[in-house]
Amino acid sequence: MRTLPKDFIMGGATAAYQAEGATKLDGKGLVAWDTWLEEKGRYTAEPASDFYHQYPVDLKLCRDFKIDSLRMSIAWSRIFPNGFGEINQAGVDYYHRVFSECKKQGVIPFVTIHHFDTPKTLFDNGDFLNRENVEHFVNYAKFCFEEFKEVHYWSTFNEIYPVATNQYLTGIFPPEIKFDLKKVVTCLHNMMWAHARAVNIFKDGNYKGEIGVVHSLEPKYPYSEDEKDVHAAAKDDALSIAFLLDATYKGRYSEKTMTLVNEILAANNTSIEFEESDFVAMEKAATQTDFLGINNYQSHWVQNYDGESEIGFNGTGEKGTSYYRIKGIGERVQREDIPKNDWDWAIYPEGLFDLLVRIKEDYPNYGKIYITENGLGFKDDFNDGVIIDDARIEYLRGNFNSISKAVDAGVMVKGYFIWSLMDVFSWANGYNKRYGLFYVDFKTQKRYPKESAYWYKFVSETKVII
Ligand code: BGP
Repeated sequence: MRTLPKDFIMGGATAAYQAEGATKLDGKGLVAWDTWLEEKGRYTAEPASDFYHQYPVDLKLCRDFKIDSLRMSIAWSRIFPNGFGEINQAGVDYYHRVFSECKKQGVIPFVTIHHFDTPKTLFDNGDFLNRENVEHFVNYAKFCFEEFKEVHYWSTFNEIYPVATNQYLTGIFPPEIKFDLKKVVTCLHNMMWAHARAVNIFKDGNYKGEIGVVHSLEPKYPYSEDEKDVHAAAKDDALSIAFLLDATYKGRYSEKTMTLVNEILAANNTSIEFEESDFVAMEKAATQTDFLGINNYQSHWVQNYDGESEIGFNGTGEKGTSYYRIKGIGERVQREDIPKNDWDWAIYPEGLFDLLVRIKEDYPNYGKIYITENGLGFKDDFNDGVIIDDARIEYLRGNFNSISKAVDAGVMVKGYFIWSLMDVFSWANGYNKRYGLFYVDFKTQKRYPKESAYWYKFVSETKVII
């Protein structure tokens, strides 16, 4: 029987746009998603889980189910409707109310500054491809540190790699640009530079608490021992993992990483150069970042691929409909012996263990790790208020065992945030892909604990993985 450390934080994760609803209420500015989703006509983020009004209910559930901490994000456009300039006091007041309710219920707020929701004015102006927007982000971050002194855990960004690739490689997020590798790398770098500057402001300002960044890290394994497959996996890893961890913990990109990234760019007839001065801020931040947040859901197996880029995105939960082949990188292929969920995400808890150990070895100054997202997207069955989600429990058990083994191997993992606390809106999948410990009836907004919520409570109380 495996256990977790006694002081291990057990949390639940959410994000503003996926949970709050109230997308146009009380002076909130637009985000690109508002108009894009309306144009698509499939679903919107309104009212999502209505966290804007239901937060006392959700925080009470946290208390009742021994969830120590709530990972949530601040919607930039609630504070600055245009991304900068005039402040929307109603938005500021709202977050103060949420934090004070957290305090009342004994729940620690673990707050992300940016979770996929750049204000529309800045998004239309190039988002993080435009270095002016880095200034706006840094100013917004500084405002948060000054204003929300109740918060002692800050993450600058959520998932820089998916921002860059969903926007400019797969095109499943607005502005739906596909296969533009130069934009991908530019976005990754500019966001890492913005992250570094926010960390430095936090540290120079002596604000109380911890600051880090949340990366989506999905291990890449070669599909076979063939050296071409090994090389394809190395390239996929370099762009999606090493580039970001080098930036986070070395403050610049290692030669090995850049050789592989340059090879990818050259295959796509492009190249990149960085401003040397960016690395000054990045190197400074690298030594004072308090934690790494890891979002991990799956692992990938990669084989050599010599064709043009092509992507099939499974956003409906029809098993077997996804494919991913990128020119200059490789093809991600399914391994038949590894189970997948309905959205073709491989369920492989060993990947999380490998990842944790690798970070300790490759980036010895990593400080500490929080698993900031992990969970199973599932079409939950609702029977008169009873939701038996054994598949989710099995998924969690596997991943908790991996974490426990990694802790035994000396990796400093200090907490875990299940994605998601309650069912929320999913950016590219709508509402049938549920992750929550609490089932949300999106019509009535009533919450129902799933079987997994009771399992989670037991683990939180005892630190024993059953
Ligand atoms: C991460 C995001 C979350 C959440 C999660 C599940 O990439 O940080 O916001 O959406 O993935 O993904 P999905 O909803 O696409 O299944």
